[in-house]
Amino acid sequence: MAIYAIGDIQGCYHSFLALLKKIKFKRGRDQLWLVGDLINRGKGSLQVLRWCYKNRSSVTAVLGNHDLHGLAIKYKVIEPDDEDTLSHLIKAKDSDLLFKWLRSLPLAHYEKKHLLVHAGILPQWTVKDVLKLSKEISTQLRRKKFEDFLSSIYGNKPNKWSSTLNKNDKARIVINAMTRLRALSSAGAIDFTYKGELKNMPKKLKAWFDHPQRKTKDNIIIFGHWSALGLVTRGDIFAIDTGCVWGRALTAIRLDDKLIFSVKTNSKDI
Ligand SMILES: [Mn+2]
Repeated sequence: MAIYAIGDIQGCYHSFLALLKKIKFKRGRDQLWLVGDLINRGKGSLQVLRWCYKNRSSVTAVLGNHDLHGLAIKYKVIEPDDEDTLSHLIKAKDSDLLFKWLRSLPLAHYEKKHLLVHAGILPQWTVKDVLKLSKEISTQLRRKKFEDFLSSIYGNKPNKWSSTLNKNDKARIVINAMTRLRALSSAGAIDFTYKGELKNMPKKLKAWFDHPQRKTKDNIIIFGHWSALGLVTRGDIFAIDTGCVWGRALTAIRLDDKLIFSVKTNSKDI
């Protein structure tokens, strides 16, 4: 049995299948950890979600910003953007079932010292905090009437953590951090604008994982979302969004030995 963490698939179904072939994935033996952004921008969101649902006993996945965006479109909380490629999925006969499964996913998963999250973790949070916050959001998302909650998560404020935030503000910053975070300002505020490479980042910003007081330092955090970062493998973090939907590659890491597997984007996906 092996666990493989896989980067942002974003509807790149053929690339995903090629990667499964490369790692010699076997249902019942292997487990997949997906960093989120399963859907959108690529052409095969429906096929990716169908595969994940069918193989859900082998899949541990966390929610990404595109997954939440898809949910918001599906349940008419927002209108689709021009770049969205979700109409096929939303119109499918099994769409309700697939989105119900997507809605049941947490923001974070922790097992064997490995923390799986789509984008990042704020420095003030311990693993215990992360799991508690993730659970609070899941409780809201799994409610029968969750549309109001979904519409309340939009916005970039507050951008700084405090333990005294009201319920809506707290949910918003938790979701923004775990699904959109890349850089923090020197004052510890989330920067929502910088998406480029680490080497070109303005001096006043710091990648969230390089914050000197980060309380999750002694764990291994696996995340995606920041495609311009490329593959980063170090003792405490594994950044595995290698930009499949941007025509680059889809990457997996085997947790036991940290071996990397990668396939080039299949041109049919984008
Ligand atoms: Mn993302």
